[in-house]
Amino acid sequence: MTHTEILMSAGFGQDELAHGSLSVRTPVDGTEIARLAVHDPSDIPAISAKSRTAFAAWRQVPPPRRGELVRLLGEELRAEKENLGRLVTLECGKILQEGLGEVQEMIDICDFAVGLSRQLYGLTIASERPGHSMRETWHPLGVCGVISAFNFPVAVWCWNAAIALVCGDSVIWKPSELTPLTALACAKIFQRAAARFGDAPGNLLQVVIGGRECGEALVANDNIALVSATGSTRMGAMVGPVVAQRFGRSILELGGNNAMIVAPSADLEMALRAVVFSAVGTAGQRCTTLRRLFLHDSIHDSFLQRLITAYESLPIGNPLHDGTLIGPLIGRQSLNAMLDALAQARAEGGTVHGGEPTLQDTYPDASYVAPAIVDMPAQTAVVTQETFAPILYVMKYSDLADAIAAQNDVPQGLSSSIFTTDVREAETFISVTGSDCGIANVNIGPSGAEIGGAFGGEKETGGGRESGSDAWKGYMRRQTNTINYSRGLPLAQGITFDF
Ligand code: UN1
Repeated sequence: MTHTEILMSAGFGQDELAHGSLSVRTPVDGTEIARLAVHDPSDIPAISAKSRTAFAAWRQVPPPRRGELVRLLGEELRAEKENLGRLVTLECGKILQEGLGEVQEMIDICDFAVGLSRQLYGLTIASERPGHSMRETWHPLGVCGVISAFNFPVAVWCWNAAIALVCGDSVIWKPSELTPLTALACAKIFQRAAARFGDAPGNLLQVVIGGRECGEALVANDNIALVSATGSTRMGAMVGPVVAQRFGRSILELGGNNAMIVAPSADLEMALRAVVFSAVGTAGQRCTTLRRLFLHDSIHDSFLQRLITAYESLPIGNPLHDGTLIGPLIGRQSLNAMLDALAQARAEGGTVHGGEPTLQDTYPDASYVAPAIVDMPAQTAVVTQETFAPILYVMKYSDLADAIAAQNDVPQGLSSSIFTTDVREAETFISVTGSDCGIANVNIGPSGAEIGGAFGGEKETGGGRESGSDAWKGYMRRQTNTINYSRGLPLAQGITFDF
């Protein structure tokens, strides 16, 4: 399919994509695929006011009925899986299998949210006073602002939106300015679901197309009760304090520097496959990408050699083509950051395998690169930084406690894993003295988390949790209710206050 055919099949008309100051380029070959009109930061107050009006109506709709809208969204996504998945690939460069997987992740979270719409449970709590009962009630929170990154341009929005919608919140979505088309395509899909639903308030979902200033205006806007932001630690460090200053709520999902430990008892065939997928999938541009590998010294040399051989056979190329496993980086900046990190790694004693730019003749305006393995003598400065590119630093360990300490000795805390068949090692890794990350896996890699669990991490990763488990509580406000059904007025703590 041509780029134009992909855009048309995702529901765009030629006219929509022809005017405006934002030039959208595909990382596949660097060509311009659209020009879009952008919002101005001064538009944000009106947008957020409309969202508040939508919220005022939506919060009164019974949650299971709100779930029906999300069920319809899931249905529409099922019908559009191919078209949207291909657009994801065109706009962010991940291979088609992963583009389709991302839409599947949206469908999965819709299903989860539909079930959740009948399970927004509170507690009943024992009161210390006679004739009293206590309970906890969860109410809709308000306007939810979603700031999403280029690498998961649709799934992360949907994790937030599907949950926010069943929780009774309205949504304003500011996608990355690198991936506005997938956001606009999702808005069209959402509108179809809303039309079938019938009486959903208008402006329940609004998309803001624009740069950083629009994001800043959104974050600072008092009408926005919750800001859920995914992106770099640098971005989160700006968002967090601004939201906190106005006593808003934020959910931050920021950088990761994810590790795997391969122990002597590991199933090495499985470990090898897991390392390759986790390290080079999405061309190393997932928050959960494997970036640090700790190999036990008894298997280090042979495993490293097998890994280098496996890397040499990986097909790099156009992500829309069957058989490609590694697509392009999002742009030149990412490629330069990767080359800089590799130069620093060499200076810090590393031996680099791979990592050369490639396919420049076929795609001179794109940024394809061979994934890199770097044999490091120790966890030096460059290894502790997140470089959003396919670089895997490999290090040796002899004692598990030291490997766990090294894995935790970075500022980020998103995802982690161990390959071992020794139950003591496995349990230690996920115990209180084990991994300090939000996600800690045994015998699977750190990436590709399912939607059913809470997703997010500690330290510089920002502490937020999205997606499954009880992450929905972040999208609602908790109210404690004490009800006196007696004829007396006993005070708590046994206080007497007679007059
Ligand atoms: C991200 O990179 O921001 O766990 C999200 C994973 C995906 C989500 C990644 N389910 O790799």
